[in-house]
Amino acid sequence: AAEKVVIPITGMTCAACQGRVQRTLQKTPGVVDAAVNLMMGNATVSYDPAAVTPDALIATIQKTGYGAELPP
Ligand code: 9UX
Repeated sequence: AAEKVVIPITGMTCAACQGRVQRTLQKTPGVVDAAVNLMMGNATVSYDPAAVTPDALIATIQKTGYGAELPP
């Protein structure tokens, strides 16, 4: 079954940032659905836990050029 995680993202300042992060997550293998919210500064991602992990999603966001970290 898919799991859902909300990942806080820093450094997104315009709609193009949001679109860039959202498309990157959506094309990541194991991601079922991804919605990036510019105003909230986060991404809500549904994913297959057998295929991808929250840590891998965070690494992908960081590689795209933004800050991402799960809350403690
Ligand atoms: Mo908008 Mo984001 O001009 O990296 S694309 S600030």
